[in-house]
Amino acid sequence: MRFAKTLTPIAVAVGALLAVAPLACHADTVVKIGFAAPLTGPNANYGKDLENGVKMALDDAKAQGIKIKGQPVSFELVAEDDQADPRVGVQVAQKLVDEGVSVVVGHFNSGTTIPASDLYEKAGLPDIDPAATNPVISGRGYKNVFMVISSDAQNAGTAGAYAVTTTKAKRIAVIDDRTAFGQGEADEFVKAVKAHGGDIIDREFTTNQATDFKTQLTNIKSRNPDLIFVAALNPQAAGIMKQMNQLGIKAQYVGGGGVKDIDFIKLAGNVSEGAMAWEYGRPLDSTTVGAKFAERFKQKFGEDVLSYAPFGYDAAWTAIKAMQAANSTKPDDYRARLRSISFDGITGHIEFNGDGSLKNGSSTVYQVKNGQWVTVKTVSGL
Ligand code: ABU
Repeated sequence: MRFAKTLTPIAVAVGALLAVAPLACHADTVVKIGFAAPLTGPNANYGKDLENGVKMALDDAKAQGIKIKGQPVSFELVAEDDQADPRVGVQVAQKLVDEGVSVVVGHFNSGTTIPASDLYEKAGLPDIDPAATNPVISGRGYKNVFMVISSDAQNAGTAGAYAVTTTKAKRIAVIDDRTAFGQGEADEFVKAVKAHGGDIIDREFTTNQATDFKTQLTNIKSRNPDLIFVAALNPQAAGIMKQMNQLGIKAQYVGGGGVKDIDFIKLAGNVSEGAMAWEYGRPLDSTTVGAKFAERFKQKFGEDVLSYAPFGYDAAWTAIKAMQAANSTKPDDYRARLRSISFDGITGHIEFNGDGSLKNGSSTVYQVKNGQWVTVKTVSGL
């Protein structure tokens, strides 16, 4: 009674309003979706494209009015810039864990994904990998790591087999950027070439900061190659293409993942004509859902898909669908649903092997013709 006497009429009115507020409006449950990729630096275009794919998935999920435990859910993106640097990758991974996100979609680079996923595994936080492809990622027996993209054992392995059996290259050289990605895919390519009876006449390496590749290319040229496999991302992959031309090297250029996009053509210029590259999955324009995705993406962001946005989209939906199936956003509740996930995404069918790698992945080889990447062949069931 004494307490009530001290309340002003306004305070009483506010109190009454607050008391009925929960009945009057149902605030969405906010679910934090972590994301990490390079958003600055030389790999930023890949990361921003991927982030836009995730944003589109979260906006679509909101538009569908997804409910968990009967409550409407609002998915909030918590994006971190790992700068494509393994040390920063671990720092932002810790930040995402501390922030209490329900899942992480990331990272882009194998070099950041491998150490960051050690941390996610320890924290019991599922990580859906939309882009990083070193086979180690799914090769450690982790319970929280899932790949919606084929690995380089599949992509570069297919490239190696194709170089020997279809291109019928006799003198194959390889150059990689010594990152976890570049070295990993070069290793897988070499393994497959040898397994198919092919010959590696030279193997050179550079770094992911380098701009001058003349020493390595001069060594390769002296061995008279007919095909050069380049295991690096656009800044180096395009530079190598240009300098091959400057040195008069006529060998067939074959890139691995991360090369089949407009940035490579812009960076390499006219000399990109004839270049080939192996990219994960099927061509976006080969299916109705893919073509529709590309159209909606352009409308929403005012630019074309660069490369990995559809994988970001599928990765985010993988997590959302597992949460829906478990009727919970808690990793301990929905992790098992990730293991049994099965749906048709934009990039293809999403289902995981026991180690978290993508079941029945595919890879496509493209070639630059008249200044555009055109599809040569898709290999499925990898
Ligand atoms: N897989 C394409 C490039 C990203 C990475 O694995 O490092």
